[in-house]
Amino acid sequence: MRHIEDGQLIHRQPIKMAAGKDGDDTGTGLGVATRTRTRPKKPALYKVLMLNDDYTPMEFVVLCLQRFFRMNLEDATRVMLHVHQRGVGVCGVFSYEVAESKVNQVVDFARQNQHPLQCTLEKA
Ligand code: TYC
Repeated sequence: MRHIEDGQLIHRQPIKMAAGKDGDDTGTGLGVATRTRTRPKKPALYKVLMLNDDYTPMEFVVLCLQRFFRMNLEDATRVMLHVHQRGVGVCGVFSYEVAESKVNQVVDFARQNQHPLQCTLEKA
């Protein structure tokens, strides 16, 4: 029996193969015989984007960047000014779950303070 180290789960996912290669006689790109991954795929990454608007105070955007993205004042001010001047800017890159949670935290905090600040996510 094969020894499996801690955290090294064997995931029996079929791996996509080029047509005609490695036992793929189906022409579907999915082989019949399957090799297996010994490590899970790295999770996809998502950018959290901040959007400009005409009403949210600059200080509030800086506060959001400090509070939810752990930026210092200098970085938060730089990102806020970039968004103010260019319309959109990247706050950080995260797994889907973390990115979605950051977007919700920013939008909820903005709503609680009656600001229209918008934040969204995009695949990195
Ligand atoms: N444009 C806003 C203002 O002039 C400031 C602002 C910057 C708003 C960044 C949103 O994501 C933003 N008060």
